[in-house]
Amino acid sequence: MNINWYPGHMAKTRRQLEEDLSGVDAVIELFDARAAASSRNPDLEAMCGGKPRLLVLGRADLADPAVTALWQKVLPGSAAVNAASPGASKAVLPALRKLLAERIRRDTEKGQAGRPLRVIVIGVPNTGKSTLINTLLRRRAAKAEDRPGVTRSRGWFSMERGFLLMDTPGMLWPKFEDTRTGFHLAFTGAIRDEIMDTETLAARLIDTLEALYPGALGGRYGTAGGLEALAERRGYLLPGGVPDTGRMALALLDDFRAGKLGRISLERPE
Ligand SMILES: Nc1nc2c(ncn2[C@@H]2O[C@H](COP(=O)(O)OP(=O)(O)OP(=O)(O)O)[C@@H](O)[C@H]2O)c(=O)[nH]1
Ligand SMILES: [Mg+2]
Repeated sequence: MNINWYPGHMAKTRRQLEEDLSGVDAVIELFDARAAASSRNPDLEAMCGGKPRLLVLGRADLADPAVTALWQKVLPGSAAVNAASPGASKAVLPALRKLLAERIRRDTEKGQAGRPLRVIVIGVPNTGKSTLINTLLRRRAAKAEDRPGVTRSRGWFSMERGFLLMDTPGMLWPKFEDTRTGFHLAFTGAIRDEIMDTETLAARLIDTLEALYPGALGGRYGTAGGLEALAERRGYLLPGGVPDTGRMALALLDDFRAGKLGRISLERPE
């Protein structure tokens, strides 16, 4: 995939993140349960150093529950959530307290019980970082929208119960290990559609679904096959009766992202 998908502002985002990471007590790394390998920035591991880190598989409501369970097995202590639902707090807050138990104990010893605990939320674009923060705060404090690149600069949010949360812009890394990573990031909405040809993307999604969840396309559209067949079946036709594959490609990507093709996970632990 020879595309320029690493936006110019990412280098700045990275520098800022490095600086911010040094000043926090813990890290929440949020990634997408449907692509739980590809949606993790490989640079973050080293950047987080030894900071206590909670791994959170977001969009678990859209992922295949059996596959999410496999991921949680290889990532002990991780949480799987729908970041937009209040249930996310119930999974994340106790896990955070557990992660910070040692820190809380030391603060208490030093007579600093109740000192705010600084937690940074990091991850690739559009994984639900701002949404998770809003759920934890129980108010719409951080701007969240259904496209990558919404949060442009980092910011602190004060939460009752002793936490300070930092929202950060999504961070990508300069080179994919393989094209699969790029496609899966695009399917799940972490990189902007405009940087790739939509029909190429949708055609690849069709191949991926046919291999992993045969029946998913048929279940939604009443037929399998390529973009043309799907467009015909849906009645997406251009003048002269030509299948409107461009419109179908957009509809397919939207349907996948909204979970309308079923609960689907593109990646399993190796
Ligand atoms: N179904 C579902 N939707 C989610 C979940 N988490 C986030 N979303 C939706 O995903 C979209 C992106 O959420 P944001 O919170 O803006 O994502 P972000 O990580 O802050 O994105 P950037 O700031 O662009 O990096 C929003 O439309 C959310 O409602 C989830 O767990 N399940
Ligand atoms: Mg955001």
